[in-house]
Amino acid sequence: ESRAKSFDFGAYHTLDEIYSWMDSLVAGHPRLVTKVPIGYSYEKRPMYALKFSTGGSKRPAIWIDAGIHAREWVSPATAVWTANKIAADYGHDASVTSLLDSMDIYLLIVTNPDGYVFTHTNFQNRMWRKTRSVIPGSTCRGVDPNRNWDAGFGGPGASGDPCSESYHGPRAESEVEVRNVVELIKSQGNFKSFISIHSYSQLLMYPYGYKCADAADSVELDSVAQSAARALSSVYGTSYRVGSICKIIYQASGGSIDWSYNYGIKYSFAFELRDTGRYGFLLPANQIVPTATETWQALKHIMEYVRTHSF
Ligand code: PAY
Ligand code: ZN
Repeated sequence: ESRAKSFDFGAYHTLDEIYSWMDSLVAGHPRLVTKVPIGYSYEKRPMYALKFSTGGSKRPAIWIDAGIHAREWVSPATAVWTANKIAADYGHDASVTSLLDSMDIYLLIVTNPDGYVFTHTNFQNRMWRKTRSVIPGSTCRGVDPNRNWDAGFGGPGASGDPCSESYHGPRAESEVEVRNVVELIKSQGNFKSFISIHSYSQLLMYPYGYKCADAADSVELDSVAQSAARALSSVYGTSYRVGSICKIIYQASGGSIDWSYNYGIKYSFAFELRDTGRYGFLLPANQIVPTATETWQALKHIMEYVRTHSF
């Protein structure tokens, strides 16, 4: 309780601080929020998804992950703020309340804990992106965890060089962090939406990344994303571009939302949060709360749409 009160949402935090804060959130909302252990990272750090649920068993659910890339600090910071917002709004905000009366939300704040910790060790490591796994036969470490999913694995927009920032890894799901998420998604079995939060570039994207051909649902996904981006912009005027990963950023294979979409989770989206490059990954902390506040409008729009189209 005292920890929850003193936690600064407008600051970047270490993994330990985020994990203690998660405990205080659960303690403050024991009937709504639980911590679901989903496994351990390569360096044996525990990974926890926050589960927001008002009951039932394996209800239709929304997945949100943040921090898959270590240096994208505003992503886990936004996820922390979002977790707090969901808990605070349940029972007060009509949209969150009706969502959680029929669906669950799973939120993984730090998908790449080893990388995140590494970026906090010293300033030379601040721009680390990948996992920290040791690659046999290479002096370079780490796999790009957003090239490691089993969707177009090893195709264009991923590298086979272990020293590359976009190294896809020795095989699909070689990274335990990716495997942990895949196993949770498969065992829960009822996800209707999968949302990955990155930074930076101000984009709201949908599949595909591994190919530029349209996804079967691209017209619907585009209209949901356009409306979500308008909701986001309505807060501070921040402008987002919307489109498929391949068409609006670059071809990238082995990405998470291509995997979730091909797995059957239609409402698969990826955010690239602020900014457009002035500060890039080093977004000043005073932009965390504004970023989270505007992003929340987009997330709520997507979640409401999913709720009204999933039953
Ligand atoms: O978000 O899945 C996505 C699209 C592809 C991202 C990727 O994995 O390469 C885009 C980059 C990211 O967030 O990792 C964009 C940033 C600015 C980068 O590192 O280039
Ligand atoms: Zn990223």
